[in-house]
Amino acid sequence: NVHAAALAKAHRFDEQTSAFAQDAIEGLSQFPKRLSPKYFYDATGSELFEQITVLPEYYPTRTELGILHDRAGEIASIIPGGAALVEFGAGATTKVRLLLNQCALSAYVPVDISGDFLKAQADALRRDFPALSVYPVTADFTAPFALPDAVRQVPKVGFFPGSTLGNFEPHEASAFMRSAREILGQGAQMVIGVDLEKDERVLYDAYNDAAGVTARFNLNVMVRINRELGGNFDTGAFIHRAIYNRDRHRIEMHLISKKAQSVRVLGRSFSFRPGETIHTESSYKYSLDRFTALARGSGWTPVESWTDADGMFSVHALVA
Ligand code: AVJ
Repeated sequence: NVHAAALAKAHRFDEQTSAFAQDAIEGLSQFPKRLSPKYFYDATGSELFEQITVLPEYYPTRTELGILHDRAGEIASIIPGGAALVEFGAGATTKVRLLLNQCALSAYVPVDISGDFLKAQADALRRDFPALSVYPVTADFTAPFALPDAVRQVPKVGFFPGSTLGNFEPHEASAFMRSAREILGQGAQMVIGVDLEKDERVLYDAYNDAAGVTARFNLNVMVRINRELGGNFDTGAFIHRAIYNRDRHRIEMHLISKKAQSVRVLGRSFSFRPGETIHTESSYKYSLDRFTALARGSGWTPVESWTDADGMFSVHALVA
């Protein structure tokens, strides 16, 4: 996208903002319009997501924490002593702390695009686990990155909780699993949290919460475009809607235009018909079989799967 690149240069955008500009302009130029969910997570978006995780309707976080808590001993028993835990897309450290309490890990390598947050979390962990070496890596974990030299010789365990995998299209999910296997190396293990298909009503409510936090989280991507890319979205002129697409096994989040309007972003104009949507997120839901097939197809062997009593969420151990 030459136009966006030239604009990014003219605006002296940093690398991350340039990528955002490019993706936003490209996505808003398509039909249906779309924006990547990875742009939800500015400071406000990350805070709103933390609020989502404790909503009564949003079952994934507390269910996964329950599984990790109840099964920490079993998970620990398949992780070799002295291993380095590599977390893809590290946010809050609540989940990894459950494993650190049970496993004799030598190192923790949180990998995230947001460097500042990463460093603050790393400092807190070093304080609480003085024997643990923490090597934060600032990188987009969906692209290949190098592990720190210090963990080259120790066994590696990947950690990818939260069903973040669900944000990937099926082909991207396979590509990610393959790339993680490449990065972690032969013999590595992986502990991954995957949200499961379930009653449509439960899914609907989890993404259309009564308090409207998910709506604010979704609309915040427009606020971010306004601030970082000089956009003029009127967030009051769009509504949040999440729907379950049963054929494709995914929740879709949309921002729907209440009226005919046009919006300017980086000097370009994008017009909306009444009811026209921007597709902002897909959150894929798996069956245990569809996930293990995906894992097998991308170079991993499933070792064990754990779910909660209601079969809402799953945690899988894999070996490369
Ligand atoms: C962080 C991608 C797992 O899909 O449930 C929460 C993001 N979106 N509510 C999810 C999200 C709306 C979340 N993931």
